[in-house]
Amino acid sequence: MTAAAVTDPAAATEPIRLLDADGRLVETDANAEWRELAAQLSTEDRLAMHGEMVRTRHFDIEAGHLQRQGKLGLWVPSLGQEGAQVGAAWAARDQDTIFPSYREHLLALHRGVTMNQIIDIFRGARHGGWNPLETHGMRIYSLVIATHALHSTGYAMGITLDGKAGTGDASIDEAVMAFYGDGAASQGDASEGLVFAASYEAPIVFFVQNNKWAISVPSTRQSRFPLHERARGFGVDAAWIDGNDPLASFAVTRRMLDAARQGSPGYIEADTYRMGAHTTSDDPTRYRSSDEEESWRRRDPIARLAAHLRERGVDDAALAQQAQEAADLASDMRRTTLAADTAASDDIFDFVYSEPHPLMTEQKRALADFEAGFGGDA
Ligand SMILES: Cc1ncc(C[n+]2csc(CCOP(=O)(O)OP(=O)(O)O)c2C)c(N)n1
Repeated sequence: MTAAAVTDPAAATEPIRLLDADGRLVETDANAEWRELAAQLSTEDRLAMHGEMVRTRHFDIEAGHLQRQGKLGLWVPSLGQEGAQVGAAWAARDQDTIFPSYREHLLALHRGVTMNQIIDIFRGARHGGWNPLETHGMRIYSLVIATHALHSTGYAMGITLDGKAGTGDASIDEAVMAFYGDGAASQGDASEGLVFAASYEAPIVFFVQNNKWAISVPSTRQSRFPLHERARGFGVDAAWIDGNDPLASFAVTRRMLDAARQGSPGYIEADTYRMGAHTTSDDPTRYRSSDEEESWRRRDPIARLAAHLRERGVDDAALAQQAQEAADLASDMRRTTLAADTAASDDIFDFVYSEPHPLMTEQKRALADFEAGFGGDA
């Protein structure tokens, strides 16, 4: 499969789309129900969504710089995927729980995770673990791909067992979203999650960002058949959306989540593109063409929503102000990162159990003895 085939426009059908690449409304009979759902979003909401995308983009670029300057071990950019993420973030209700992979920065920030909490993972400064009460249901990043397809499904099954879903009231019924990529979809865990979600009618939506590449492997090689079609084979309702269209992402995710909270799990394949490298350890010029990258740059979700906002009467000053605020926040993140301490190497033992535990006390002492063996320089 050549790289060019990934962007082959000769797809059999189109994904659900409400905004075209130029930010113009797409009005067809087929998307009428999605347009109706998206109409819930006021111009102010759409402007706020744009602001979150711009904030995430600035944060992302600054984090990449920090990695290049040796301050982070690794950085995982989300450039190009902000449109899929912002729609999903706004579609989720406050009571919902989100299980991310490792590039769901917009979702994390939307839920109140701080930039520095995300940075600390990639700085190796914390041993992991976010308190979901503090992070409003946003779970910690998972770097082992698709493992959280199982964690999230199990959590969703637990919601049903606890009677916290299926009452018919979407304002209180809980649901779960799991985010993973086209490559992770090949993992057994992803399939097992689908089997259990379908069998137990778990309140979960699997949100798959098909960004066309699993490191250097094109999604067309790992999935000879569209991923959303695969989900249907498991008995899970599925939709295919233009993932660079925030309005389509919002409308479809909102409906799928509300169906999930009544016991009908869902699967969304968001057609998007990883505009940057896989991580800062990757050189995408080794496996994909600049023509392909350029064709997706023209579909940048931020430019698309900005054009739509201008059509709705938002002036350039408002957009420029968002960019300035985002740049300031990214600069603050940079300053606090450069000034930050590193957590004590033994704090991992404090977060295993909520109460003191003799085994943890023993392991903590063993680590202290080991480090003392270096003469205090460890
Ligand atoms: C279980 C497991 N196998 C392999 C890897 C190495 N790995 C990290 S990211 C990645 C590709 C993931 O691609 P995809 O799921 O499409 O997500 P993307 O990175 O494109 O967002 C692989 C193979 C891993 N982290 N975990």
